Amino acid sequence: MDFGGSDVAHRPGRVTSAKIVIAGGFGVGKTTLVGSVSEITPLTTEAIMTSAGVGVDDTRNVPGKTTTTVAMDFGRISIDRDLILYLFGTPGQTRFWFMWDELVRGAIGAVVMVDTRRLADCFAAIDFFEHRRLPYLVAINCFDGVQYHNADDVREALAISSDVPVVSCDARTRESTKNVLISLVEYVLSMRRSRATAPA
Ligand SMILES: Nc1nc2c(ncn2[C@@H]2O[C@H](COP(=O)(O)OP(=O)(O)OP(=O)(O)O)[C@@H](O)[C@H]2O)c(=O)[nH]1
Ligand SMILES: [Mg+2]
Repeated sequence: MDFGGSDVAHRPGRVTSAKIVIAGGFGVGKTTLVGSVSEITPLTTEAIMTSAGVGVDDTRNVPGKTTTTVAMDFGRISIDRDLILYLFGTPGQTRFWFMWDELVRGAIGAVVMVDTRRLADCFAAIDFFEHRRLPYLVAINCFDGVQYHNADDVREALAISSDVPVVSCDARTRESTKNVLISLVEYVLSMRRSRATAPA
């Protein structure tokens, strides 16, 4: 694979590494995704949610959730023999978003996870990546295997360009989340190719 660009210099026969950000609203499954796909024990920064968060952290759709990410998740996956992805999961709660600028530095692209029952929770993440012109895709996390809305409806509701891939996944399953990451890498490559061939 040829990424070009300064952030992921790839030479034939050499291993290329690239940084991917996993973002989205509170409790959408970011830490779960990094944990399911990582081939190393993921670094997590989970803190127990206390009664202080009642009324601030909406856990209605994730009743089993007892912890929240306060800094980042970190994991690694080898997509093939010469491509390693380093995954950086963001904290979902808005009060920790001051860290996002640091977390996205050097990333080639981002996954914005959405729970279609709480679609608005991902608006800020989409705005963030569009503002920074960082390629992203939308991954619908199908809680309990149910996809409440199809990809076209989600695309329309989010008012995102038809180029941006919208895929569905189960954040708990390695194969599923690996496919999301492959889709993102392919999208980043296609964006770079079209930019390289676009008339000046
Ligand atoms: N049923 C089901 N539960 C899930 C799925 N993905 C995540 N969960 C559960 O949903 C809860 C939230 O998952 P997390 O991975 O902590 O979400 P997060 O986006 O990292 O949350 P914050 O870091 O607090 O924003 C956890 O209790 C998970 O076990 C899924 O695909 N299906
Ligand atoms: Mg988390």
